[in-house]
Amino acid sequence: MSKSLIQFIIEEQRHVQNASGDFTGLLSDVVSACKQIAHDVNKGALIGVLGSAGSENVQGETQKKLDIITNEVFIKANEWSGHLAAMASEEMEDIYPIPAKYPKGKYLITFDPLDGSSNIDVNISVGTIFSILRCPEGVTNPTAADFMQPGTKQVCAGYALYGPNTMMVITTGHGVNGFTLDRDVGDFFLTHPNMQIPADTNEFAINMSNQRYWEKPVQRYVEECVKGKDGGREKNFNMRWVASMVAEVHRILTRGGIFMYPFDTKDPAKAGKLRLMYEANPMSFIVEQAGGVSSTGRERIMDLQPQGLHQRVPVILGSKNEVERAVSYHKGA
Ligand code: FBP
Repeated sequence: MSKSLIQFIIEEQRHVQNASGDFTGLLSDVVSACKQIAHDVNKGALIGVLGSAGSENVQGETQKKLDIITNEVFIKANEWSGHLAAMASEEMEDIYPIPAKYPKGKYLITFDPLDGSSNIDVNISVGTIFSILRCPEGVTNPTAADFMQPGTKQVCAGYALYGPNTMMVITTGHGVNGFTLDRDVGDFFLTHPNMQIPADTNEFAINMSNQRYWEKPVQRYVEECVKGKDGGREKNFNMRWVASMVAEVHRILTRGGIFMYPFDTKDPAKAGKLRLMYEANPMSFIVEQAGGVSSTGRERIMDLQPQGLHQRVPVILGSKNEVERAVSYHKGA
């Protein structure tokens, strides 16, 4: 039997100076949250959790019942054990300070409890995304301002993918490793060590229905992919769009590809669709650690100075050579 996720992390932490076990404890809580979410997602209609909750989240999106349930599960699994000082979620307007009845810890966590909401009721893969930061030294009652740390400050990032099988993929800055849930044993085991994104690909992913709103560089890049060899590219391309970022990124980690949710003029007030703190930053950390590139088209996402908990950014990530080509078009190449 290969190593369990927690054994893998404990052994990795042995190389970390002054490791206190706090981080391992926190990750263990995150893993148990994802196991519970995997159970609920897997049971679906059997436990009446499909469908809309009839309420809206801070993004103005209609919440699914599972958006609310998974948010609650994640909070309950992580608030009690003394590793966190506060949390921030896609489903909550402001941060969630650890209740006074529980001890506080030295970490902050941001999370998207259920990514790919539009796919929940149609049984297509969805996921949970998380990013762990350090709480600034001496801060015991953190505010949203204490979360405003660039992606380069992340201690750990990961996602759980609830698909044909349930997986967790994690980086702590020492490469990317994937673990599969053995439901009989009830634990995640190392199945995808040292995941690497091929530098080249002929697979692109973008929501084509937004084409008329894209900027020129993206119009040009996608048009060339669609035309392939008939349009001057050295190869033909295939297209994919799952509408679950977790599933797209996992496909890219597994076989390469480029994923784009660029800026578009559909709603110029929004810099993009995806959120920096709990979608773009954690996925960028994972992609870069697997040898890929992640950009807004103009800047490295992980260098961005966050301005708000629910800030949106353009995202172009994946296989190095294709992302760099798309970025070069933004720079006028
Ligand atoms: P949430 O489901 O967490 O709101 O995430 C946004 C998301 O569903 C991404 O997972 C996905 O890549 C994108 O939106 C799909 O957007 P669209 O519906 O425009 O294709």
